[in-house]
Amino acid sequence: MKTDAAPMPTRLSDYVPYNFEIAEARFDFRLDPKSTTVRSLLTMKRIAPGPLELDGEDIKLVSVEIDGRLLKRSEYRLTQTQLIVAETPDEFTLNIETVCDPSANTTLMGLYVSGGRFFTQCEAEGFRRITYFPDRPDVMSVYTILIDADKSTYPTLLSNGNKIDGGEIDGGRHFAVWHDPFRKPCYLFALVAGQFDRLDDSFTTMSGRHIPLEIYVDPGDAPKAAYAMDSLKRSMAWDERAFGREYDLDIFMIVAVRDFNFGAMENKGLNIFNSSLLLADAQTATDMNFERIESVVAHEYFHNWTGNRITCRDWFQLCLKEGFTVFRDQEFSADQRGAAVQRIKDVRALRARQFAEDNGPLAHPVRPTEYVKIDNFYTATIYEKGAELIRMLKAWLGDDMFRKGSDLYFARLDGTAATIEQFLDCHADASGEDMSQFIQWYQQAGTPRLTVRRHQTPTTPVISQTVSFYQETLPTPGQPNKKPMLLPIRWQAIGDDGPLMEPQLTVMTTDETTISYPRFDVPHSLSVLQRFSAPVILNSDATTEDLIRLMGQDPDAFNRWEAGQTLARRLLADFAKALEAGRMPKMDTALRDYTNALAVTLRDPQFDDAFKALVLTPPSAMEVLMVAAPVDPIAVHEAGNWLSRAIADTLRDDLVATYTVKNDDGPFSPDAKAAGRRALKGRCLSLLAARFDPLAASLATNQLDGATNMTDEIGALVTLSRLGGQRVESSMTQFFEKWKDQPLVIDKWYSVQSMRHHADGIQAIIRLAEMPSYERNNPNRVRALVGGFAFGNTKLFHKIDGSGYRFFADQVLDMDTRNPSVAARLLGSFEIWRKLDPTRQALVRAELDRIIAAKPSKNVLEIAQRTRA
Ligand code: LYS
Repeated sequence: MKTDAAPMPTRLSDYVPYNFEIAEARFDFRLDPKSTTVRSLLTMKRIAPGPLELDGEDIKLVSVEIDGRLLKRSEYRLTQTQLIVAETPDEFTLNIETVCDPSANTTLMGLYVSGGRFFTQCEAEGFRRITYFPDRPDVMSVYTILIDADKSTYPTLLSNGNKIDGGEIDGGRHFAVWHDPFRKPCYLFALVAGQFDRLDDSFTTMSGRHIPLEIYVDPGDAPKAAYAMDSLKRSMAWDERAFGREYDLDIFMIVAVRDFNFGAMENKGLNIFNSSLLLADAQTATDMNFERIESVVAHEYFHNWTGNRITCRDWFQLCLKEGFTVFRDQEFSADQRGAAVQRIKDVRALRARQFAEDNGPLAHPVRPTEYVKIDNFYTATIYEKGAELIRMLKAWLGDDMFRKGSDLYFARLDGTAATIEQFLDCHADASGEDMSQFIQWYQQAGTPRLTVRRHQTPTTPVISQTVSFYQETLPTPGQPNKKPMLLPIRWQAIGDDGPLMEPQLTVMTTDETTISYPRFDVPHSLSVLQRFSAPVILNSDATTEDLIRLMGQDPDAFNRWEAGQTLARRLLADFAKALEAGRMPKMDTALRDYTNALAVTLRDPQFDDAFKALVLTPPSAMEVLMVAAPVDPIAVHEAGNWLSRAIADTLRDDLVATYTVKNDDGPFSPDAKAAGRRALKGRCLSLLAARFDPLAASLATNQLDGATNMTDEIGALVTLSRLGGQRVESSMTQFFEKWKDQPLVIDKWYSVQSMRHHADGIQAIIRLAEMPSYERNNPNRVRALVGGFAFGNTKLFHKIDGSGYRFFADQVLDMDTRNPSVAARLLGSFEIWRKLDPTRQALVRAELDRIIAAKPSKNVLEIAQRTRA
């Protein structure tokens, strides 16, 4: 697409190394909310000819000195984004003084103020908002940071590494000096200053080093950091065990902040977390919050090796650190909470977010080849699909070879800024395998479709039979022709009494392959892609009978769950099509067999509660949208209600009985077992609500009144809001009053409100956005209301009069004036527009055009144009 406004992309093929080395970097910060002065002292050494180019944005340059000599204005050039010095010696010291205004920084990139404290966020390109510097990950230096600030307002002064000095200075100020002995790029720099409470603990590493652990939180919040601390210690131990990685600095710190663009950030030795991913207790956090905290604490900690010790040569290699680190955190969670349940949750999320992305206008390879704003590429593809690639690598090479390759990677590339090729070379060298096909996974966008065909057994007696696999990847933007991928396919034949053979691993490398296996004289079905061994869309020829057999007999828990999901997806797509055409869904035998099979699972004591809860959860609307497109999204939503109702009608007595047993709470524990029990109980309640069971309202009311933890409390509130009726408004108000001093709980209130099908439609949502408690600058609050609305309120967001889309576009544009990266991320929810019916497609297209015409930020423009194309 060509418009005059199309911003210039950065291309992987244009990569050139930086022409200077900066061995040492010293930065002095004189903190003041309105006018902070930053002085840098950089040891520069030329390694290639050319001018000295430094990045800078929204900062005021005071002076530039080379070897102590102040440069005249004619000796350097200043653009909107760069400071350029044409002539420099080959070796020199560079001194720069700049001033910035952290209190006015609503982008939350660079140095900013939140709740009267100073924080930084530099990944990907925030450091240039602090001072002029080569803001790219391949320029690595040893940092020393001096922070000078008013002592009473900012008693705590933190930066990366170890504290080497500190003390009082005149005028009620004090200072601290931090030194980080490990070379790092500037995106890993962090600074924090303010008043905090601290939670202390420690960890002894495998070589016996004693590491103090400190978590800094708002005054009064320290007890809420206990779970994060516990997760941190478990992560540190796990990384030693699973990957042989030991912590390296003398101290490890985490800080919580309420205003934050993302989840968390792995700054060396000083992680900074969105408070929603750090603070939890029974009363204010749900089980899902606890689970996320555990995984994100692990993720950021694991980055110390995969990200910090070995970083990325350029931002195209982002998946090198993120894909690998997500894989590591998923493996950690699987270890802590159970492999099957973890795998199911990860695949659900992958399908809802990454498959949607990979099959829409924003599809891009795990390693993209160009971008306008790198902030727009912190995507499900780079993170979640990136993790799937590592998992496939491990499945293909085997556990031991994979570990050997990882060990080699850590040994060979430590201290460098690396590429995907270098990573794969380590695995090639360790295993002797050729990576030339596997690397396609990093270069080719789109989700491969894998078709499975079993061949009829001929009438003449045979000793073997065959199955064929076919793969195909559909074109994606900019990539019309696709090559075959390397697919590790784990499969097994299953009969009515269980498996008939050992699980097989077929490594498919061509468009199609046919495999023979022994002939069995009993009916059997094929369980294909066990543990979801490759991130593909499976198109199997399994009949309802096959799927029911797998639901009952597959030894692979993931595929047992998956068989039910496949059946449910088929039913939901049929239901949605019927409803769209104005017909009642058919309640046929497939549905009856499916609900009966669910009942068998629910009653079977060999399965744990968390697994049962997942089996009782039908596929997300996004999955149905993908198979039934183009389709009316409200019909998809209604189809979900029909299916839940049908399940609840069949299982009604089991649901009531299970609810009653599981409701018997002991003292609260956030562990996986207790969380699984609450999840199953919640699932039973919401299924009962789906059939408007007379019991549902009273169970929910009692649960709300008697709740001793947030999982039960919010679960009851959501159930009541689905049931509707008088009780809802008063419950919502009471909840707000009860929690109005707890911003993280009020965020939940906003998201429940944002997803309600309010009788007066969009007006109710507009009123929420006008409440004084709606903090338009705070990403968590905006995501709760606007994100919750776009992703979770099918009826109002997709209302056929276009009012939902219009409100949403208005909110994106409004947020864009303050915080472009959060605005652009929200806009991602339009990525599914081509899957909608033609009327709605036209409505969304009009909103995209309106956004583009409004001359938004580069971030929003890039997403709008790519989505629109
Ligand atoms: N690297 C961070 C993480 O742990 C996210 C930073 C996002 C920057 N745009 O995933």
